[in-house]
Amino acid sequence: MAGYWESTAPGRGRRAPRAEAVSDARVLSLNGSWRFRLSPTAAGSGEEFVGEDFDDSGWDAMPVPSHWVLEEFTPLAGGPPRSMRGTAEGPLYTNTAYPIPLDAPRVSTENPTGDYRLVFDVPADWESAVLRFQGVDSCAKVWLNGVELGWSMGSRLPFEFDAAVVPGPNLLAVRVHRWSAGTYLEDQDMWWLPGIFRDVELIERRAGAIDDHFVHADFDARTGMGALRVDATAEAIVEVPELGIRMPAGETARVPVEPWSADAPRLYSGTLTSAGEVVQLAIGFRRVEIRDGVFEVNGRPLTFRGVNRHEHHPDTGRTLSRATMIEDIVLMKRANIDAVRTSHYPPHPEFLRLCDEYGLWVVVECDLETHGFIYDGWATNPPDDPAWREAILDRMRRTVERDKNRPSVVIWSLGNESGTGEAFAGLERWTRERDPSRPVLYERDPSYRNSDFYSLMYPSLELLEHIGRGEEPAPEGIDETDEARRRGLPFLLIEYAHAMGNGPGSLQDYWAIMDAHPRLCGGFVWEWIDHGFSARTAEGVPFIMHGDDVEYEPRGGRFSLHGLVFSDRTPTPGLVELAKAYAPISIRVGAEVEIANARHSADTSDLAFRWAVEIDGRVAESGTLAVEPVPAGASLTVPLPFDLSASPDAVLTVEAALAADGSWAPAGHVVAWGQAVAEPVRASTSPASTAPASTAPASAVSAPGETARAPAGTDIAIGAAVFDATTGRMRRLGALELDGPWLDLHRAPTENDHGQGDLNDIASVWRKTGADRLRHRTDSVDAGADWLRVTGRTAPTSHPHGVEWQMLWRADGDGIALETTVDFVGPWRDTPYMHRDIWVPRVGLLFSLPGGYDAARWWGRGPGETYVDSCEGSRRGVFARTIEELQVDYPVPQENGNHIETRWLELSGSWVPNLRVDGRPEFDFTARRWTSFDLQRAAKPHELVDTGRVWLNIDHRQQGLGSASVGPALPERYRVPRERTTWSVRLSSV
Ligand code: IPT
Repeated sequence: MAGYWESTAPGRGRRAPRAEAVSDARVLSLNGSWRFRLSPTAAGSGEEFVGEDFDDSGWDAMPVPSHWVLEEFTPLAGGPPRSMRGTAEGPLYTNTAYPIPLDAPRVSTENPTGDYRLVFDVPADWESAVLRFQGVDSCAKVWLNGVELGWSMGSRLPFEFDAAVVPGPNLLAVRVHRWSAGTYLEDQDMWWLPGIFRDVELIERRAGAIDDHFVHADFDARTGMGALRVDATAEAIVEVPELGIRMPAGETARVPVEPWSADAPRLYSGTLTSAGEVVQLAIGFRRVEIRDGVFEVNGRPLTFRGVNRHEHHPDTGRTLSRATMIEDIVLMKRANIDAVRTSHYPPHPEFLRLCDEYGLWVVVECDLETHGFIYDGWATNPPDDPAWREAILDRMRRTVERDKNRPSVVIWSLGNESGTGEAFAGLERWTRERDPSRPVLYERDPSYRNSDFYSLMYPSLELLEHIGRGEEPAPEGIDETDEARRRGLPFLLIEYAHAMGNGPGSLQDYWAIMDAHPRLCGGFVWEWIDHGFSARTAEGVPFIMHGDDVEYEPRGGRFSLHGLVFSDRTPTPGLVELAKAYAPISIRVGAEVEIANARHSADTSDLAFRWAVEIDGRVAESGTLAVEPVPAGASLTVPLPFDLSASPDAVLTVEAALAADGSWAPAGHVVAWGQAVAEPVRASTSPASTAPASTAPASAVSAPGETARAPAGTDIAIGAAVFDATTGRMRRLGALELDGPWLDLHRAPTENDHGQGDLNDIASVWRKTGADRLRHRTDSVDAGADWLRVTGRTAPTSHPHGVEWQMLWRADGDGIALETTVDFVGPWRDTPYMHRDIWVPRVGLLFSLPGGYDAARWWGRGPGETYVDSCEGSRRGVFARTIEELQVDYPVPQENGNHIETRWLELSGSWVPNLRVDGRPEFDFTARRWTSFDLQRAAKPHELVDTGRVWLNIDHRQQGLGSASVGPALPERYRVPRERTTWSVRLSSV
């Protein structure tokens, strides 16, 4: 008794798929408020609801487009309308697991089903009409005026019916099932969101209208000639006035043109006119080729600076307004992103139209993912089962047919994470036949037999380097012919740099490799946006809801949050870093200023090159560099505008900024920058001191001759500072009351520290070995006239490992200098569990300061947070931020707000003396109103409360970020070496 929604057929009664087009045919938007009733099974509300006599006055109002799980309406159990967010009936998030039993194509009887009704008026002069749904999740059956039109699956793809509308009122009835056979082909890592979530339109059809058209607009880079042919299903005339073209459809015109590219998105408007319709054409001339293993557009190699983009909005899910699409594109362009992989389905067609206009290279991916068949060892994977062949091909056809006229689309992706199977050969064959102008991509089949690209996700830097050089190890079990072919393919990094939580690290490292090897044609960061929903606690406190906020199994938890922008599109620090790694212009300021243009097509004539010298945060001198336009792929040097050698701590910045307002940013928007910094100002060296030599291991410091051991319970004054004789911690510095430092080794784990489960979950090693349960012991406090030496041991409870330390203080004018030495002692393994190595996330000093501090000013990287493997996107100079502004509100609290390469820091407030820290030479700092233990414990940002103190970390070093939440382990060079470490700082208070 399987129903149509459990059929491996893709649908019934639909029109043939065709190009998305703007024309003079009248369009009646059927978006708006529909009548809606939710039922627990696929039987819905019964059979009567399709009829005109049916009384739907008791039904709920439901906006179309929307996902019903995000709206307010009468719940199944009755009662007043409410939202299902946060309940198991509402939005569910899974990564790979199906939320239904793996029993394809059948689904459970429990199958929430929404019945929709709409009455709409059709003008009397319409001859006939087509009814179009741009997207319904996951299966829809449609009736018009009580007559069944058919049904369809394929959530992110359009389907159309011939609609026998009548003048005046018409009744549309749609039944939508949450689960269907289609569900098995739509296991993307995202929320399950049923409903009519894209536009519904009624399109007028006159006799002689154009069913479909295909724009072929080729560009020959050697001759500069464009070749245009527009195929149409009806007799029609092609006109492009700007090019002087007027010819019948099907004929070819050759004319000199400016080509289309993402950085110079030249479009020619034209029309295609038949007896019954005028279709608007937006023509971009370009040629996509793979030559000698190099991916090229218009005869030049193309390297994608890309991101994977899901459609997401924190209130409306995958229903996006045009304004939101533009917001995405503008944010991307401003961050130097020039390519999008539409992971993992065709986006709303308007998005691609906008990509044509604003200029983004696009890999359009078919709505196909069967990831959850991994739970069956891929034994019954649909692409490997002939019964599904038609349903899978249907998706590819609808993808290619809809988007074939978009110049921005340069690659067709057959799908994501769907194992292997014969279906892919069919998809490849059909796609090549239908559109020989674009290469095809499929990543998951290691033979790459059906792909024009060799491709992987999340390789390590080492592997990428090997691939770049063509020296990668061969995949296992691949026959020789396939393997020989694969070696000749360009390499496309479809996913890398997992941007979950704080991160990703190593973006610059990936791009150093990318730039060095022509075989590598770029990559797409995973991913553009966090998929979190706006929610409120019972008390009304707003927070971002993720997968773990819904009681349901299976659930993918916090993994829905791995974006470069937060759910509300606020850029993360990761995006700041990406903007630098993706900058298409490089500016190196050394003995000269070296400017290189790595854009694909455009020269630099749209940019103004300005420079400024800053001393102590103020612009001392500035000007504009005279730079001739640099052609794409070329570079030049200009003389340095300023000599830094006489101005310690000065910073020379050269920027490339938009000279005029553009479509995606105003004049002055900075595309690229480079800096040179002068040597630091050296704080006065401390006076000759009788302090003991500091080179002996902290664990074996011998008492020097003239030591006075201080009596416990008293205070010891050294210069401007007063110490507690028992703990050796500072109590006062000038007029400032403080406590500390404690030797600090802990950070609140980031998502990347949690890794991907047991193998690389270094946070679980920390948890098991008490990294957050540090205890401190002072072993000796010795003082001379102007020095104090404190030794001790800091270690977790229960475990034998730890550090032994020495803090050596010396009076230093109005301040005090501190040299700290740390020795790692004990095994540093997670005995008795897995004998894993315990990494050290930080080696530093923690101070507890009065809560009166509210602002920080520093010389270092800024203004945003920086870590050793994510800092190049932040300039050096003097920055000022409030303590609140130093925090990054990750929706799941975790380590944040660090600043590396700090030369000095000043904290100030209303009722506290200023505190100044000078590095010798540099340090990391974080300052927050809670401790890193509070940060670790909090599940949501609002759980972090002001402790009444400011907790200041002055660290020698903190571990980098990496992207191990999916991806390689943090490279060794970004870890904190577990070796004897000595560093110095100077503190003063005025
Ligand atoms: C990869 C998926 O394609 C993507 O949708 C996302 O889930 C990403 O992982 C991780 O966030 S697949 C995985 C096997 C690397």
